[in-house]
Amino acid sequence: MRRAVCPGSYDPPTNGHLDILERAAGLFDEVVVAVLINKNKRGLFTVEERMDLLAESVSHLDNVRIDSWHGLLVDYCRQHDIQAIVKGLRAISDFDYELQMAQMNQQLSGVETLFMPTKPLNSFLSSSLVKEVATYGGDVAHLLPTTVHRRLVERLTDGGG
Ligand code: COD
Repeated sequence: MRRAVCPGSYDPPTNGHLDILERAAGLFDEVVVAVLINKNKRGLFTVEERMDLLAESVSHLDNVRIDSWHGLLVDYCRQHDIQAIVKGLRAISDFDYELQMAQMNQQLSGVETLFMPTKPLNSFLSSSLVKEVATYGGDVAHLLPTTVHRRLVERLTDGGG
């Protein structure tokens, strides 16, 4: 079975993430979306909330499942028999750091990284910009899966942001 992992913070998942997940699901037998836990960084959503948002957003994809992980991504790949890491690329600024990580991960473990170019429609889209725009009342509905947008608005109005 050909398995890939799409790792990230997903705080929150955007239409840019979703597009990469849908395209990866078409290429691999199984795709694991791994929410990487960074204990030094408090997100707007907890890891469990992000996993729920992802699960709802990919419910139409039979071969995609959600997990979380704390530690090196290559250790997750080894433990779960994952051969490839799939990353979305928005711009050359992403490429600099992503290339370094891909080469490090390849050297550490032999696991390969595949870069998938974002659709032009999503090339400016990041979780952090979406949060910033939404915080100041900007409309981000068209940039997010419906459930994610609803939960983001709730979170920002219930004092949790
Ligand atoms: N269009 C297409 N792709 C996108 C878009 C978009 N609009 N927005 C984001 N993406 C891609 C990103 O490029 C990334 O590939 C993925 O979606 C997730 O994005 P984020 O922003 O949610 O997550 P990041 O970039 O903060 O995640 C970084 C990791 C957590 C994956 C990384 O730090 C990691 O692997 N950490 C684990 C610890 C480890 O192994 N460290 C050593 C690395 S060598």
